[in-house]
Amino acid sequence: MKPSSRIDIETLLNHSKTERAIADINKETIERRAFLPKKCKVFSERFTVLQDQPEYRFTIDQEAEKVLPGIIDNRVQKIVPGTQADEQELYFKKRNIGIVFSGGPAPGGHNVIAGIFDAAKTANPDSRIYGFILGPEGILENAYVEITESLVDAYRNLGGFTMIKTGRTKIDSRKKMDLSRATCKALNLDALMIVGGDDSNTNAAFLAQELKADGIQVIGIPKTIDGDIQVKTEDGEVLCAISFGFHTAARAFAQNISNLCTDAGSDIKYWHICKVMGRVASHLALETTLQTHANLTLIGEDLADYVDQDRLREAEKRGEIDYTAYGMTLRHLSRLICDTIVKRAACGKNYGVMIIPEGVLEFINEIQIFIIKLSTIIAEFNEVHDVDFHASFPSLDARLDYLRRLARGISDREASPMWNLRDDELFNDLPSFFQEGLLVERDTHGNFQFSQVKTEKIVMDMVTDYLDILREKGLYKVGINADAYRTAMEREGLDAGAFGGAIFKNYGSADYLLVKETIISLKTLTQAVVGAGLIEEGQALPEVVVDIFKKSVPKFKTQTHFYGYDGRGSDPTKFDCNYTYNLGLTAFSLIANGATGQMAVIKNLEHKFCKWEPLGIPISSLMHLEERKGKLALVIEKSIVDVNSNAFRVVTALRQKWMAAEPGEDCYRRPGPVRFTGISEEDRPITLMLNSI
Ligand code: FBP
Repeated sequence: MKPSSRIDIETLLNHSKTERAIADINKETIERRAFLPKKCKVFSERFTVLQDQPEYRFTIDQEAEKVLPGIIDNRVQKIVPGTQADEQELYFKKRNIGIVFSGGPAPGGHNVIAGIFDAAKTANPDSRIYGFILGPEGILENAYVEITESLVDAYRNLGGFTMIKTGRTKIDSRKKMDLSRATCKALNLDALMIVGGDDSNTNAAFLAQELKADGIQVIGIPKTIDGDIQVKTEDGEVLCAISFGFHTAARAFAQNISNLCTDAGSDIKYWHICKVMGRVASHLALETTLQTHANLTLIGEDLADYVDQDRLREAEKRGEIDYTAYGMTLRHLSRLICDTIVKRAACGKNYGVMIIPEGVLEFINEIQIFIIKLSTIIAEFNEVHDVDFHASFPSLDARLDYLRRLARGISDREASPMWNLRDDELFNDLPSFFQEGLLVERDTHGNFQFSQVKTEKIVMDMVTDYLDILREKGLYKVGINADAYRTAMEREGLDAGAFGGAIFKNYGSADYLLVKETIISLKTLTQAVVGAGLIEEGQALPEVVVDIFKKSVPKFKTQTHFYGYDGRGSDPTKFDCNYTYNLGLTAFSLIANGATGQMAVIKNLEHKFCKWEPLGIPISSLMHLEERKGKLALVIEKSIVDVNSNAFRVVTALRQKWMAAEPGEDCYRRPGPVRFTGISEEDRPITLMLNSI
């Protein structure tokens, strides 16, 4: 195009087609905002009340009884239609409600706000809803925004926590409790809703206890893509099958991973190593593998249960018990991964897709011990000294030096039974990027930040090293398609049978031919062919034979991917849109009926929508003592993958099939994109559906 015929930029930008095409708000967003989530039947009633459900029982922790006396007697409460006129007054009263997001974003958070906003304004249009800005920090600093209809409408069914942002501040000191009380009073709050994970709901319970005397109610909402807030009664009845955001994140990861499966199977040259979020529990990895049928998926909880039977048997022969055979080591894990890679390569598939959960190292004995020890050392240091460990030792060298001094017990003050010379020696054997990762700053709750560690690099470096050894031993080879081999040889007028017998260990008996283990170079190949009398000493190998040999020598090429923040920021699935809106409605019913210290949940998520049942669950009954920052603390117990669950058993039963280490097609599944309309098998998490069978 001649420059003179070009449309000028102003006209181009103002052109209606340009404006439509690049507008900030597109049709998808407009449709999403207009989508009306379904409401559980009880929420169509004019008002609701709470009904105690004493049949749902929990084992109560003694420490919780001691420190949470004001909320420890709470019962599970079902939201039921209200009928009595005298109950109406409380329900329809004008209230001020504060809401805060806490921890990592999870798709659906805006609908929790939409749910509480709609319910509160319907009950009393004079009620006011405030959103604290940047998470719990906003409560401490009294930084808030009043939530209005137009604000809610702008974010309905949209992902992220962008409306009021989030943060990881913990309200864990007297001063912070007092500041929180002051903010609640300044805003004249009747209730505070905390949308968060296990640690934030723990916080909600302590705040509920603290603010009870002030008449301020505190309600928790189970949020986290990790899916590790699940609630079962002591009889095993599921009251909350999953936290919100899990379904969307898993679907978003699955779509990307499925695309990689398609690419891997087309280009057949890469192993795609996909790390997926989930700080500790492997729920997201489990769901993603069910959705995609990736060739290999590690499930942390499975590795923790691992018993090396071979090692046990060998020790038994010596009349000993090998305790190191229980649990997985990094070395052994890398061997298991190599096994899959080698088996697939043997049938011509030197490519594949592997899913590694972010928190897998938590389940590797040797690493878990380091994590616990180092967390304790850092917490002790921070408590004893005025300055923070990471500020005092800003470089890795300085941190290692401190550990070395601890191990040697240079001064009494620093001597710690936590770190001995053996620990120091083992730690120094680790690559420096991994040492750095293990020494990373803990989060505000004292949790190890797995997202900051290059887990996949640690595992894959060991895998690559071991594959090199296997390659040298002639045990890692790419299988050659027998028909292709014969065609190529015949085209060159060579005797496929004679050469086949000399070169391959399984010629004539397999669809994919494996070069003999002794042939690991052109030199050893020549020796084998000369030895079989197919060429003379000093004569060059036929070119086609060289080509075939080269094809059998595997290159191990990887591409690594991290799926986490992207899925956390995805727009919610229809499941999460409906789930979170109803959580907001449930929270309002709990507030409007005077509850405090309860977590809003929806029972029967694993079933059809018509069976969903809104409940309030006493947070105090979910708590137990756990090691945090080197000390025992009362927290909500995380739910990890149950290796006896249906979902896990299905994955185990189909592992070999999905590994597809045999000639023929892979079994990849295409879950498709995150949707909020239409019907599909992915209407709810597959894990939930399987576990409900
Ligand atoms: P929450 O438990 O707060 O919901 O966060 C979960 C998570 O997304 C984990 O999967 C991940 O390990 C972590 O947050 C990442 O934290 P950060 O956002 O601080 O990097």
